Amino acid sequence: MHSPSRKEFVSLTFTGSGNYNNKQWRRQSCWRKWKQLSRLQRNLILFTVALMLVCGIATYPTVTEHFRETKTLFQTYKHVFWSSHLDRHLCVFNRRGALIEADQATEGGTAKEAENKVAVPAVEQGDHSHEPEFDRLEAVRDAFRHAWKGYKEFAWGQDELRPISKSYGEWFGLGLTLIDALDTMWILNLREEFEEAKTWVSTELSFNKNVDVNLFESTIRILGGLLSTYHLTGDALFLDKAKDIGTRLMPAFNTPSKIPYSDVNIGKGTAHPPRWTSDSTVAEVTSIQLEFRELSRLTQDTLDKVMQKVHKLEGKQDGLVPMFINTNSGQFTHLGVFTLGARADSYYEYLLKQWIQGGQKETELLEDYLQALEGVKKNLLKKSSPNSLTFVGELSHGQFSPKMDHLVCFLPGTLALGAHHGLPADHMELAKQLMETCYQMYAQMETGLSPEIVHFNMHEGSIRDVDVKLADRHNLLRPETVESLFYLYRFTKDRKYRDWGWEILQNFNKYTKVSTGGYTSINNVRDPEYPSPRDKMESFFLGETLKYFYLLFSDDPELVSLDKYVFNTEAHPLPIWPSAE
Ligand code: DMJ
Repeated sequence: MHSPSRKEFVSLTFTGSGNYNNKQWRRQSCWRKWKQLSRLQRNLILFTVALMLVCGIATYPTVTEHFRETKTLFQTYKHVFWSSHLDRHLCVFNRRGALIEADQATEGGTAKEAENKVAVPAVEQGDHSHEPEFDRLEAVRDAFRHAWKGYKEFAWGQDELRPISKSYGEWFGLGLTLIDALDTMWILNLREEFEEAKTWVSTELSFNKNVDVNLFESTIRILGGLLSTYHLTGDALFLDKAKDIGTRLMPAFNTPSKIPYSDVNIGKGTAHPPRWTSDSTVAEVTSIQLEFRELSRLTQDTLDKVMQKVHKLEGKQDGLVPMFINTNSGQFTHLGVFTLGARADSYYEYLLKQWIQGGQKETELLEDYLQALEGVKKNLLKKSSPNSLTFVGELSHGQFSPKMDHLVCFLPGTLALGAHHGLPADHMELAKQLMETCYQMYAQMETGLSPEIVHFNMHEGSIRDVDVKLADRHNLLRPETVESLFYLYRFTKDRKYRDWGWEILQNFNKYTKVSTGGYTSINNVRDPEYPSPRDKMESFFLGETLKYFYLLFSDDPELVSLDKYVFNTEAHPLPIWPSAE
């Protein structure tokens, strides 16, 4: 590779005395030569010149466009010249041509992004520029800026961006995406964007609203997001807001059984189960503890009671829990159905993470986690055909189903985290096998993006490992696989995990990026020609997916150290309590 500052020249030397005479002589000599040509030769030359002119005019816009792009690129990466490095940057740049709703007129946005890129703090620039990870980290920041651009322009202060219709969707009316993204901006060192968002939190965000919110979702996204931002920044604004929302959510625990209701009106201070049932899902009631325990010791008692109750409940199978629990009786309902996917997933995740958060003292949590893993191995773990991928299926009244939600892909990361904190080494082996499977759920799809649910083939002689039902072909920009890649890379340093993540990021850019700003979930990961945008950017894309991409590509193990922090299920890092506590 040439050094960036080096320029190459071709040296031309003219001889002769005086420019004028020289030119005159050349003009006369050319005319003489022209006259000496035959008519056929002259016609041929004229025809060729005319043809070149026509071609030149026809390709003029493409050439100028290419020149304009290249120029912007050169301005952006002034330190990068010639060399294959340049080709890589060109590729990143040109992929924007393959956007959904490709609209070259918005390239002005790209130029702005390029400007911002120069503003990245020195620590991320300079002498790291030759490393592939530098490009990848920059690509994640680019992706975040692009998502943020859409949110800012069309959905500022609202819950979720609808990037295709350039509008927004409301769920709780609490600026969900903005709050979910706060600590991501801090970690990605996007200070300008962070400050704008902080101003909104301090001047616009009010929880004094007559609105029903879901206890679980608002805990993991809002309470978790505010608490982690407080811990990362030390700014009391975020702690005050966290206390406010935490207090307003507490009425959910006023139930006969102390198992919380699913919904709370944060303005009125009333809580209730969903309209159609008095059941809450097990994941919901057991995956709010990290946040509330962190918020206050008083709430810890209330929250720990839920875990203690669930610890003793009848209806488990080898440590696996049913998906629903009744808020009146405090008992499991819909017995006999077991999954590590939707409605149960983060119960298992929080057993381990609460044990880590509390300094590895709460042995009941660890026991339940270890027992559940044995239950997974005994009842849910199988191999696919033809490639023997290890997967986690489901059990319904004794009947095994080879169905696996993408949500289950949190498990390799959680297993690896447990092994890092001293649990048996075979947890790490299982983590690696499941990681490969989750990657294959992406790699075996035509877009390179995973569907929401897959079914594995188990019959010998199957042609491929994974089948996808028509209704399951969507991708919601979910984080679980990227999350697990991050843990696996942190603990093993095996570069393949980064390369898999890089592939996935490129495919998000190719199939879900909306040129006018934002990313969209899609309906069909099997159709690269028309993945069919759903017109929604989930808040967890900014809160989780992009954050985990960044941490995966970062070489700094102290950037959210896994010995000091534990991530909640929405990727918000909360401190591990000092051992004295
Ligand atoms: C997020 O809200 C959380 O990760 C939750 O635990 C599961 N669902 C989404 C992401 O897929």
